[in-house]
Amino acid sequence: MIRKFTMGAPFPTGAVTGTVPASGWDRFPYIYNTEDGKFVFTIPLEPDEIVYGLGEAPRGINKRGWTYRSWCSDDPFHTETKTALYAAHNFLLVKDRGIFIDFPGEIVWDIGYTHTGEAAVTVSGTDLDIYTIEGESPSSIVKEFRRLIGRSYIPPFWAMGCQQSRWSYPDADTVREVVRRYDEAGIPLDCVYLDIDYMERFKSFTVNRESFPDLEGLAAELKEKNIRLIPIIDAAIKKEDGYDVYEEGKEKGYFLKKEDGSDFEGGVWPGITCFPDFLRPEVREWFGKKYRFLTDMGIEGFWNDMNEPAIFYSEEGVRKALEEAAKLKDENLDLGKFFHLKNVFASLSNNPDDYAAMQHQVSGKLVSHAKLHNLYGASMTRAAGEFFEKEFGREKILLFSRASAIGSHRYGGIWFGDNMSWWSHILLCLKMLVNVNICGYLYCGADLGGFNDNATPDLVLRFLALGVFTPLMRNHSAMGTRPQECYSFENTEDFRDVVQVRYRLIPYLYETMRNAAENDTMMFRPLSFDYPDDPIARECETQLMLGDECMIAPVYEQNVSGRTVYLPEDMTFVRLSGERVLKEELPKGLHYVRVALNEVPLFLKKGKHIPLCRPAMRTELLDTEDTEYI
Ligand code: MIG
Repeated sequence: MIRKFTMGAPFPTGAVTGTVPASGWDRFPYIYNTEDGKFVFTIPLEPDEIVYGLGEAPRGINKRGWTYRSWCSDDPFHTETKTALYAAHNFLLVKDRGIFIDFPGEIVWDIGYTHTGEAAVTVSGTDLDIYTIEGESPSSIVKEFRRLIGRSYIPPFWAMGCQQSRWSYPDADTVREVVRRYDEAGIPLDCVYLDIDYMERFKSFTVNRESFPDLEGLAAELKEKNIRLIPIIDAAIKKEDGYDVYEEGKEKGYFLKKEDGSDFEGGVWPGITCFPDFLRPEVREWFGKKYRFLTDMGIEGFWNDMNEPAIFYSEEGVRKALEEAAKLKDENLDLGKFFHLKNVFASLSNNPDDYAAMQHQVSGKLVSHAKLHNLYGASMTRAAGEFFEKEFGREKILLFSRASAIGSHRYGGIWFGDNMSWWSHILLCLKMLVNVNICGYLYCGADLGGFNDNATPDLVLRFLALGVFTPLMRNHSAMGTRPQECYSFENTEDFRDVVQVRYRLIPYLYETMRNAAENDTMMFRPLSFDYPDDPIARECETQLMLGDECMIAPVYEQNVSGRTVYLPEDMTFVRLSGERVLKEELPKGLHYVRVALNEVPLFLKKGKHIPLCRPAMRTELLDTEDTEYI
């Protein structure tokens, strides 16, 4: 049962594809008010109530006991103290009801933080649509919600392969070397990524012809080997005379403005840049077509970055900061002044004043970006996704994005941004899988091995053993960190064993993801969805149900030879490693299971079987018909 409540004149976000007639506010199930131009409502929480949702966000599967913020944020420190990551997924599931707030600006979700017994939601405006969905079970509510927002994006089959990335592989020979070393180590691989350095001075839709003199040739040469090259696209466009994308955008008035009507300029990788107004259909169409520059070269996949949008600084911000500094020039700095000054400079990036200054054009009127912020990255994904679908048809082009908002799940996947090579981030990824599935994102994953900081071989292996199950299985790391490609460590056979398991599972995983898209269901579920009356399963934050057959429980700590796992029913414990399959029947209850570094643990429900094919070096080389059931 879906109800829609409309207040004021909501901005058409495009999140919802279905139509629902509006209900009167007398039927709204919560107490609400609209003071100070905000819409605030409270949801009573029973003591043992679990709250799901909010998609890509910090902390647990159960969102209770913290405050979250819908505000797409470029923040590479995914610690427990954070309130927001790169996405704004405004769906909450409490008790027998789902609540979706279709609103493009900031929302604060105090989920039992201020008052344990209540969730207080503050929407930063009063023009909004709220949908409430009542149902018998969490799964049925999610299904109805997903039907409302439309079918999830599915990538081409080869995007299920193992993918290798690094910021950056600087030139064509390094890319060839990555493929060669994977092949030599016998580790399967399908994609190699190009980070910002393939571009000419970080300009989207250009190629640095010194380091990649023949990108089309390289793409073709790799395609011969069934390897795809996946370049990054950054949202902001360098301000530079003679750069066609900039000149066209400027001439057509397609960039975000300032209140005085001039183009807003901000500093990002290329230096001073302008920001396409992706919220306008004509700008999306224009920008989408720009990808042709690369698809014409044989490129079949992209990752969209910096689209929160991330802004390192604006000249206005720097000017103000320098003024602050000048004021203190001849003064003795006391501690207060010192920290003030430090803060002035530290807060230059992604500054609210800049977001407020940027103006979108909505039906000929200027509207501050601050009010529409959360649609920016999602609209960039939509620009690309709509073009790909029109030009190549569905499921032909791989596309995923850093920033997102519900609605963009129809056009592309997401990755979870700049995590760390930290053990705790294995679990952070696991927890997010559930909540992003609820919000429509199926093709997703974290930077395996961790993006920032130095990785160790055991961390990368344990991370991969979770990544074996995530639709996007990509190893990616930051500049300056220890190399973490699967061939970088002494024990390459262990890496081969783990990655081969992925290839054996691909037919099953692709099918499971596709079913989830077609039936509006979740690929990964919390145990509580399947075993609502089991008190231990209900609270489990370190294991997930996968499809209708499996449970997964990765090892997530260093220097341990296994982990404790809870079986909500009798299951078969399966250890997969290369072509080896070891099985053990385990009764319902708590167990300590041992898992070697080269093994992938999996639990099969009673009477359920899944197909495994023979491993191959590429997805194209898999014989998906030749499967054995375990
Ligand atoms: O400011 O392109 O999340 O995956 O390697 C950093 C360089 C910009 C952030 C992305 C990361 C990518 C990096 N980018």
